[in-house]
Amino acid sequence: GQRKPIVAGNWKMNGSLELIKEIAAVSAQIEEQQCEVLVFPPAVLLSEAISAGLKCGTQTVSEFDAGAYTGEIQASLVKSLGANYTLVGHSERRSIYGESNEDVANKFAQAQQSGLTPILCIGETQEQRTDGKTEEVVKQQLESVIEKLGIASLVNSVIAYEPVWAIGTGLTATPEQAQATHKYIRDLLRSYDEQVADALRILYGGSVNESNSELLFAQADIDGGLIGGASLKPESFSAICESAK
Ligand code: G2H
Repeated sequence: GQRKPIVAGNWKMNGSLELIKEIAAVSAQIEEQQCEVLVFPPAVLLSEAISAGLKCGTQTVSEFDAGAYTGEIQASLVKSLGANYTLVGHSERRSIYGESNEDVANKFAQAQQSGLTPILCIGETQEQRTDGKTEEVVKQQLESVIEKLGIASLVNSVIAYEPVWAIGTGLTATPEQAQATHKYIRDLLRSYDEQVADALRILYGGSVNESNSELLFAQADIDGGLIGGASLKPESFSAICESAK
C-alpha cells in the first residue's frame, strides 16, 4: 500500500540485556523496505538497544525541556542517544500516572521539538465502549493535539489505536471492530487535511499476537501494530513482523 507498515514492540517494564540481543537478531531478518521494526525498551536499556542495531524509542518523555524533574526522561537526550521515536499517552500512562489529554499534547509537542517522532496512543475503556462513546473519546484525544499544535503536527507522527479493554487482557478487537475505529480516525483527520490523513500510519494495539496479526494488518486502515506481551517472545515478534509485509 501507500503506507509502509510499522511493527513496534512496547516492552513496558520488562526485558533484559539478553532480550535485546534476541530481538536485534529478529529485527535484522526483516526487510527494511517492507516493514519498519521499532522497539520501545525501558529507557535504561536504550543505549544497549541502539548499539545492538535496533531502531528505538522511549515509552514516554517529559513535557519539559530540562531541569529539576527527578526521574523524568528528557526528549532531547533520547534523540542525542540515537533514538527517533517516543510513545506518548499510552493508556497505562493515562490511567496509572494520571496523564490528561493536555499533558499528552504537551509531551507530543516536546517530542517533536526535540526531533523525535511521537506515537500518540489513544483508545476507549470498556465502559466508554459500552456507553457508545468510543468515537467521542478518540476524537477528544486526537483533537487535544490538533487544537494545540495544528493538523500539520501530525505529519511527523504515528497514531496507535489501543482499546483499553484489549490491552494485556487477551481480548483483541476483531479485525472489523478495529478497522471501523481506524476508519473513523482517518475520516476525522481527512476532514482537516486529506493528505495528512492518507499518509498517516495508524497502528492497532491490544493483545496482538502471531495468530491474529495477519488479519488485523490486512485491514485497509490498519498500518501495523503496537505489540506488548508478544513483543517479549522473539519467535512471536518475528512472526508478527513477517505478517505485516
Ligand atoms: C497495549 C499493548 C502494547 P499488549 O498496551 O502497547 O500491549 O499487546 O500486551 O496488549
